[in-house]
Amino acid sequence: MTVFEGSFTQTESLRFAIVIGRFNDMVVNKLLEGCQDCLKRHGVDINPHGNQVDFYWVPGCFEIPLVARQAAFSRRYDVVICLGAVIRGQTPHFDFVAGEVSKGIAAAAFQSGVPVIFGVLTTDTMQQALERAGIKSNLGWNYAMNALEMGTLMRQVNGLGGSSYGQLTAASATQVLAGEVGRAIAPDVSSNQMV
Ligand code: INI
Repeated sequence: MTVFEGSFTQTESLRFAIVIGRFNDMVVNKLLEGCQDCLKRHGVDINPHGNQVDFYWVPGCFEIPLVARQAAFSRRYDVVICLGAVIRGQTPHFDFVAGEVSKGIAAAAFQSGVPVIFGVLTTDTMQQALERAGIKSNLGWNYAMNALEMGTLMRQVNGLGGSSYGQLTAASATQVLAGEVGRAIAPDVSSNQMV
C-alpha cells in the first residue's frame, strides 16, 4: 500500500493562478498579502513577471468561477487559488453570490482535474471578514498552504511526479461526467486556449 501526501517543500516547479474578486477590496487585498507571503516563505517566486504565479483580477466573486475554470483548463497551472469576500448585507444578494461562487469553484476543480482552492470568505459582517483577513489571523496564508499541499499531492496522484495541470479538457470533462473516464484523460491541446 502507498500513502500519498502533499508536501510544503518541493515548490520550485509548481505553477499557480490566483484569481481575485476585487469587491470588498480592503479585505481581499489583505487575503492576497497573506497568500503571497505564505507562498514566498515556501520558496515560490511570487513576482508577477516570473514564471510561477499569474494573477487574474475580476470584479467580484460571481465572476471568479469562469476565470478559474479557464485557468484550470489552460494546462498552465498546478493549482488555481480563488480569493474573495462575500459579506452579508440587507438583501438576498449575498446568498446568490456565495452560492454561485462556491458551486462554480467546485465545478471548475471537478471538471478540470486541477485543484481549485476555495479562498472565499463568507461572513455576516465586515468585522468578521477583517478578523479573518489579518486582524486576528489571515486565512490567505491558509489558502496558500492548501494550494501547496494539493499541488504537490496531485502531482503524485497523477503519477510520475509530473505536472497535474491539463489532465482534462472542457470536452473531455463532459465525458468524465458521462462516465467515460478512460477516454477523458487523453490530452486535447486544441481546446485549451485562455480567453
Ligand atoms: N461580490 C463580492 O465579491 N462580494 C460581495 O459581498 C458582493 N455583494 O455582496 O454584492 C459581490 N457582488 C458583486 C458580484 O460578485 C458581481 O461582481 C456583480 O454582481 C456583477 O456580476
